[in-house]
Amino acid sequence: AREPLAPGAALLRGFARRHETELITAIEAIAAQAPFRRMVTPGGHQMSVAMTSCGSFGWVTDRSGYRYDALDPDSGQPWPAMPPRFRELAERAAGEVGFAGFAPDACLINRYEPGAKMSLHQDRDERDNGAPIVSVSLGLPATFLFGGLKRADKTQRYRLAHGDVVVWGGPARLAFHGVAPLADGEHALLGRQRINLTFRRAR
Ligand code: MD5
Ligand code: FE
Repeated sequence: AREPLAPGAALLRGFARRHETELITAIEAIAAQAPFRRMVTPGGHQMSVAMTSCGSFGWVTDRSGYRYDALDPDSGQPWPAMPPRFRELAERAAGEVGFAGFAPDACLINRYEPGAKMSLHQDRDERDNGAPIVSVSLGLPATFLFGGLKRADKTQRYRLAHGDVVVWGGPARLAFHGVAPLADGEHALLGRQRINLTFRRAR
């Protein structure tokens, strides 16, 4: 079922559920090559969310800024390849919502442990904001905050659970958004964590 959240944004509840074991196995293989790490923002704060990436580009932050980089700064090596089945899932989800031909070249993988959060922000580091961002949630449920085009706009809250996919495009692409501190719990497959994949067209 497809639930519209806002113009350009739709929630596909459980869309990734039947791929859960394949997704988790692939994430473990990616993290073995490019481990999750808590990066530092340009302001000098260490993020509570641990991140890694796969695909041609990975999203990174350090004291010098945010950027997409073809190399993992921790290893100096290219990021692990994006599994074709990941790309297909993202392309299929985007297509369901009217974004045919989505071809992501970056997949940022966020790991939230209890208490980890993501403050309100916009995703503005991608070259073409005409492409959507496809988000896949796994593990513990989270409260997602969805705002407007201005930081001060009121936010709506959505619960994102294991297997949920959200396509953020059109006018929602540049909306402010964040994730509330993760509540503790135990997920049958992932234990005490939430993992979120975001598929992006970086370049
Ligand atoms: C997460 N990640 O749950 C979220 C899912 C990030 C991030 O925010 O930057 O890694 S992606 C949600 C998203 C992307 C683009 C636009 C909008 C939401 N939006 O308009 O709300 O870890
Ligand atoms: Fe974001």
